[in-house]
Amino acid sequence: GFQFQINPDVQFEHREDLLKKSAQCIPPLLRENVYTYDIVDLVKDEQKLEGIGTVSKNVELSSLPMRKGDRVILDFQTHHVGYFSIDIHSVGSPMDAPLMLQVRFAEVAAELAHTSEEYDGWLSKSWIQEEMVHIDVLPYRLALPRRYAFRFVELTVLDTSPKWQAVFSAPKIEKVSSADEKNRIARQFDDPMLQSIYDAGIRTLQDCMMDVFEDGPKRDRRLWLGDLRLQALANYASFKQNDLVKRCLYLFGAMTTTEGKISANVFTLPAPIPDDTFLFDYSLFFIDTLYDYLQEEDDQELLDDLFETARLQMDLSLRYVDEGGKLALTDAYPVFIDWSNSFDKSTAGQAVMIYTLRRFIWLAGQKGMDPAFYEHMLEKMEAYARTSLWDEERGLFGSCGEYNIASQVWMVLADIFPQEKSSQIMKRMIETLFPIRNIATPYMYSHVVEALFHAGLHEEAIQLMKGYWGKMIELGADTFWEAFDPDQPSYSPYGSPIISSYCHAWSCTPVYLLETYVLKNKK
Ligand code: RAM
Repeated sequence: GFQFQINPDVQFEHREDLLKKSAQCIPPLLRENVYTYDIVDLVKDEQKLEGIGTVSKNVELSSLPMRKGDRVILDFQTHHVGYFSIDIHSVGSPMDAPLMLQVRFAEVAAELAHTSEEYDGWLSKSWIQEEMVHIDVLPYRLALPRRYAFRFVELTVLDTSPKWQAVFSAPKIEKVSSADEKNRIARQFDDPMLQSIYDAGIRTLQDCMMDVFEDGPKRDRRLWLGDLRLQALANYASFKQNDLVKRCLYLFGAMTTTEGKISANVFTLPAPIPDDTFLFDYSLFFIDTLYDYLQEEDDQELLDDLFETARLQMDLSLRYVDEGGKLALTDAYPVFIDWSNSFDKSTAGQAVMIYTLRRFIWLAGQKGMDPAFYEHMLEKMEAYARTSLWDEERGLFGSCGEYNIASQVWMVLADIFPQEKSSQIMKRMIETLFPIRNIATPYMYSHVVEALFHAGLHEEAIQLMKGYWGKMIELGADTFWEAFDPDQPSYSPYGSPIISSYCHAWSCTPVYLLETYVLKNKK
């Protein structure tokens, strides 16, 4: 699996001029109160994620005096990100002991069937959204200070005293997001499943748009470059709040290592801090994200500010390319591609580099720089792919002796061959490598769908999107999940679904894919 990277010796830049420009683009957080909820019970429902569904209890919250061990689940109807508060008073004899209350927040009902005690995965269990609070004096309005991502709130009275009970009423969510609905043009699809997928994609994007594009409002609550690239694309297709992309680009650009390398993610609190984690493809996606931004905005100042960082990313990456045009990476700077480690990633890595190199050459052109050296490197890397990685007999790209989906997908996205041949590769991939196995992220699925569209396999792309994102909808998704393997729906890269994020940036891509390849194509 994934290894934590701890690189204490790496030194970082802190370019105040760029951080200042980033700060100037901080969007206002929009707030909205949500009062509508239902009281539900968990029930067995084989159609839903992990076989857990809910039923409405048809009771009034304020008519439920709760004693030791009693619990109630509030269902706020859909996914929200924000602050929770609720009124509590006591009934019965005088309150002769404090109220001891457990509050748990869940994005999906299945999370409530797990407990934090059972979690023993490699990510911190501090991400699990639960609190234990003591309240000495009632009545009281409990307003929890943390921001949570949730649809469900479970209140469990751990203790009162035999003499009195706690009664809850008037729960409220103060919902936050920097995405402004007013900026968005509604999109209509004839196909109801595509509509549901699109709508959940919008909700996912919206609930991840805060002071930066967060990867997941439950976890990790920070800006990752691989996620940013996809969020930016979905944003251009919907909210068009391009200043938020600008803010994020400046954040990464301001805090490279002293040699110019870009971190895979950055924190923004208490102050901007780059993480000492590096992923080869994520660093390179700085170039691509910059390229995409400049297709939307004519922003010479930003290009002037960030071009040098983009160039350094390319130059640092080229150090791993040998004389023959082959990319050879090391464990210290791994290529991500997907959470799965059950396939070889070297060919996909080579393709990602070719893909970004093309975009870099465009950027160089915009800067009036002679791109000859980079064009030469591009030719070399493409030649290596066509001669040493391409297997004419099989009609597929190999990767260290195997043939996997990621290699075909990234090579097609990198336009190694003309569209007609790409289309043959995608057909061959479907014949020989489908159904997809052991890919568990919407991140990788998104690239598979895009490669199919890119190669002109429209029907197949839609079918895959429906089979994957549509399956999440059928399992009850309001927003799309960080990880999902249709063959094993409760798979989590972290050892337990309780730690997974069920509203995750990199899965919002149907918003972009449907806009670009379905709606625009129709116009
Ligand atoms: C996880 C998060 C994030 C992703 C990285 C690689 O920590 O899911 O979104 O970009 O992995």
